[in-house]
Amino acid sequence: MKTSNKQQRNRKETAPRTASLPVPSFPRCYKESSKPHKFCPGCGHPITLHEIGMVVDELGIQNKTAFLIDIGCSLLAWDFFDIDTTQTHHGRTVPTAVGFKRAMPDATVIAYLGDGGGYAIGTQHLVHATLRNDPITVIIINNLTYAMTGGQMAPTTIEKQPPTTTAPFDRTPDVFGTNLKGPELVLHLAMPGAFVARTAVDNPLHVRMTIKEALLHQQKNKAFSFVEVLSFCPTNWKTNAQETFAWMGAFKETYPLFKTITGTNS
Ligand SMILES: Cc1ncc(C[n+]2csc(CCOP(=O)(O)OP(=O)(O)O)c2C)c(N)n1
Ligand code: SF4
Ligand SMILES: [Mg+2]
Repeated sequence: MKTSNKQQRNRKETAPRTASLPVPSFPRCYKESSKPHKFCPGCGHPITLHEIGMVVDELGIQNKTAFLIDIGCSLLAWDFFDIDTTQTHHGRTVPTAVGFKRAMPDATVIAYLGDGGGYAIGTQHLVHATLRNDPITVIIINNLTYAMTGGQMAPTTIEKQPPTTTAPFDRTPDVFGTNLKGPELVLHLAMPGAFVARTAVDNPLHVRMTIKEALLHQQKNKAFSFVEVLSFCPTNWKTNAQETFAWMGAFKETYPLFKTITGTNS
């Protein structure tokens, strides 16, 4: 029997829209009861967390990992994984991670925090963990703003980016000083043998490979590892998907991706 155009249209409209999409693979260490997660649509935090989860699965360390999170949007990950997780005061995630590592030297210890937590209120901890070559992995989500509190200027805010609430007419260096580059600071201070890298959430596989190298470095070389992840915050940047990706491209000119082990030519 021939179907009318109207019948064909109705069939298309009722067909499941996701039928042809691949089923996403979720890490086994996800805590299912906390999904869907609490981050804004388009946020870079859950992209990074997904990649951390994939690495934890791959390395088989779900029960041997301590995951430390900061205040800021990272706190929304307090129940993201079925992994031992502790939430700290703002900026105190790195020293808490150091304490965990000293108590449990065989655990893989991850400090996960924002650019405000890592490069403003917590700068001293980052500096001293770097100088001591503490064998932990610090992952800093650089979204160029204080996201959780409404988009204020952060140490990482650069000129000609979407305006922040505290520098609405641009971050001009003559008024506000210049922006901080975290991995470059760590490189400058680190002892030989630290792993230092910058990656970006517009390439999740790159994020995964970088984090895997950092965790393996902590485990095998008992040395400091540091990963900055350039990340999306469409809510505070006030960008649509296309603009978000375009801004990320521009940010990489100021914050180039790289990885190195200090004291070597790699
Ligand atoms: C001691 C202290 N100072 C200030 C605050 C307010 N505060 C909460 S989150 C935040 C900024 C977080 O920004 P960032 O670390 O970059 O994380 P994001 O939300 O961008 O991921 C601030 C200033 C606080 N909670 N505690
Ligand atoms: S405010 Fe920004 S960083 Fe925070 S959850 Fe929303 S998009 Fe992510
Ligand atoms: Mg931030």
